[in-house]
Amino acid sequence: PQAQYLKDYTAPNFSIEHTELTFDLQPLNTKVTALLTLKRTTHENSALVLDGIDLQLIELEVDNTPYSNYKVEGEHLIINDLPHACQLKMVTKISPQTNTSLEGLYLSGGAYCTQCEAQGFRKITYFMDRPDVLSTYDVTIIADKSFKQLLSNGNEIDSGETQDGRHFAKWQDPFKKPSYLFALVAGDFDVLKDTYTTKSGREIELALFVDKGNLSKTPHAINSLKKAMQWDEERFDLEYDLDIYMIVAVDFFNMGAMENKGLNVFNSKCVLANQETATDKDYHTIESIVGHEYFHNWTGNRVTCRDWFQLSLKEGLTVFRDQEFSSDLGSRALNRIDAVKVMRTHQFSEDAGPMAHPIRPEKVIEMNNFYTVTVYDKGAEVIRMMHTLLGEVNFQKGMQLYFERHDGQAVTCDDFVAAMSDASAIDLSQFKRWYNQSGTPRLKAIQHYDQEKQLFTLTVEQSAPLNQPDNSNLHIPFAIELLNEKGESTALTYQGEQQDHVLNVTEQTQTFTFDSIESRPVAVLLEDFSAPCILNQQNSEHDLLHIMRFARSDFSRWDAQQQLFIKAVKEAMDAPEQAKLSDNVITALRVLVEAQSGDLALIAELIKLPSFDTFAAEFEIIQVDEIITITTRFEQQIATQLASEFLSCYNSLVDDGSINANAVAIRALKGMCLHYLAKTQNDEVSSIISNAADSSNMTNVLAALSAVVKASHPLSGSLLNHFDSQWRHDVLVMDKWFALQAMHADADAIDNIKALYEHPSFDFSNPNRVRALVGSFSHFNTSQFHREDGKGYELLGDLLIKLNAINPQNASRMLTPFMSWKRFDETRAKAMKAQLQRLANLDGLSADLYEKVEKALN
Ligand code: BAL
Ligand code: ZN
Repeated sequence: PQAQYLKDYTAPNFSIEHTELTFDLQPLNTKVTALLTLKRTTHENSALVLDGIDLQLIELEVDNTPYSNYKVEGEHLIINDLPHACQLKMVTKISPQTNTSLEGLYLSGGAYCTQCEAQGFRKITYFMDRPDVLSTYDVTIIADKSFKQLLSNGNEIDSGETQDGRHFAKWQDPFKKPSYLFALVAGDFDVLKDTYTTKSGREIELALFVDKGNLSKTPHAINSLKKAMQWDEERFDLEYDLDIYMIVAVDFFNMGAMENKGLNVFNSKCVLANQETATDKDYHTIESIVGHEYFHNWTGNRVTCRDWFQLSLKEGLTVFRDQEFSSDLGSRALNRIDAVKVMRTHQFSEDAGPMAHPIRPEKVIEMNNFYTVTVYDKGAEVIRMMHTLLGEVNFQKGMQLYFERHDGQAVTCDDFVAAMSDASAIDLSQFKRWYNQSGTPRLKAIQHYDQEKQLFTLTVEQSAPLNQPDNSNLHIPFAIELLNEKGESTALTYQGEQQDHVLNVTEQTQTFTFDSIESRPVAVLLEDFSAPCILNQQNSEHDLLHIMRFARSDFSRWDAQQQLFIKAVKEAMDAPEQAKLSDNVITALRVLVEAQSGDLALIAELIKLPSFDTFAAEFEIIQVDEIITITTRFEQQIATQLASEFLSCYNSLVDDGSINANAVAIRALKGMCLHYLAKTQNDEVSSIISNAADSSNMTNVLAALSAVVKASHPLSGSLLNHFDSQWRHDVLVMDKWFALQAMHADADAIDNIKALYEHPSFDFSNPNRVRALVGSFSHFNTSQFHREDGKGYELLGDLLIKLNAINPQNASRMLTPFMSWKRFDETRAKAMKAQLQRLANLDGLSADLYEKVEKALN
């Protein structure tokens, strides 16, 4: 496979002014007729080079005349000597039914569906399949009448019967778009219809298409859509543009969802929810993804990317927008906690491994490999830092200017930063280095307090990640709060002047001084995770407990709790078998459980131990056994010492079963109580667990099941069996069951998973099933996946070989745990490497896997 480089970008030599597509849908033999209105954009007589994969070319005409001056070379159709302007007609054949890659046009679960981002359109017809070629589209779909709905982008302008007893629909999208935003769906769905009136008074038709029988699971998604439409008007002054907005939910989908213009296609798990089948977390995810795809209509569709290296232009910005949407509608602190968990575990680990790349990568072999936590989540952090530096008002001015300048264009990240900088008159030239650097910057903070002069100084040192160009100091917004002994926030002043709580760190070492500080302050640093950096701070237990109690930012309270546990784990490393939390920590947790005041969902987070990955991130060589031993002992200690508090907390909180924020928070805290209670086995607890598992609310059911599985509680076998018999008819619910099964830490976990491959609900060609079972195993069943005998790795290696042939994109995502093999001890590293080598030697290794395997091994 060939690498592409950002530096090699050249503008297209043709434009495609208009595209007419006709699909004659047949499972193994779909005929695609493409009529392209072409214009040269340069004076040279250069060839037109079109992209195409797995296409059978039947006919080619130029201006209604057969044309033979072309050749097919690998994945390109090269057409010579075309006039300055012409109409190119191509007829190709494709086979949707045998297309298991879920890219291009495929037939799965009884429906035809497309996925074109990033480069799937070339599996449909020959085209300039690049985001800077924007075209209007007319699309005609012809299919058997059993496919009741025939959908594409834009507005439906015609429909009817064909002479041979089939039917057709014709769609027209008035907005120019790149091919990756094209969509087609044909199937027999139930439809939920609704309307939304925009703030300028236009009525938009909303339609949500789902598999038959699923209408009761649609209200949450459609309500989320309406909330997103209103929020984008209020916060960003952006209104929807077409007359209809459609969402289709399908079972077979590689991603969460796709923002095709006017016709979003969603993975059904990101749409379908009711209280019986979906957890509160699912509800939250659905709201956020429905929002995300909707927000793309402006940030992505109206203004798109010039090339795929600029992916973060639309993804980082749209993730930032969906995070703000969730935070404005729900708890800002909890949303921030969730986002930072993703950064500190997945993104920092990607940044420290062989796939490390800047948010704007410079070299790509397979674009599908760059839909990463770096491009998305670190990309969103970069936008968030700009928001911090500019403030909301200037940021919104920047957005307006960005749309004024670039509506209808395909642009670069530089264009976005230029709009932000020009609109605010704030110099972002140093800040722009965030787009070029990979790796996580490290910060060191040195505090000094002079009691006599009442001066507090804070020295911040930044060090660039390895292998970065010289002179690469970043512009880092470093937010702080100083707490006095009573826990009050101290005013930040120097020589009579108020100082901003966001410090501009731009040099390698910088000292900030504050005066009139009456006693040694406790400093809350990198408040709200104001920059995606690793901060080295050696806080005492006392200071961390103080921050946990008093910081004005709930996020920073949680952050101190994380540091507290990390510190405890590190201190226990020499004698893991004796690991014990201090009385002060236990007391702090007791106070939280007993108080039950404030945000209960936050309390649930504050009493939860950080994940294995959070601890792992602290070590150069991950001490698997020690971390598991220590954290297991800590959890057991908390469970035992606070057993009566958990019990009375659980019993005193009343869940009214609704989905309002308070009820969600109550369920979250009760769920954490159950998590600990399951570790203290007695009859009362067993009866509580059985009742919860019997609830009609999936959040409660799953809390009970997850608690018993993680505690290896005797009830787990019978509860899981019951769940299986109750939910076998609903594959999405069964995914929760597969994930629970994968979490069993027993020695027979591997055999159990292999046996589940035969379960009637399991299907290797469905990415949701594979992720639920094997993804959960490799990410969350730490002790069994990282078995020293390598059997956990072998299980994943076997799966990857199988998936390589079925769905390379899914295979490549599932490979991620192997990417950090060098961070494990010799035995484990060797065993993981052996699996990578197995893949490297595989005949027919896909480009997706090749790129990652090659990087991991070199
Ligand atoms: N554009 C791919 C799916 C998403 O990020 O919305
Ligand atoms: Zn997106």
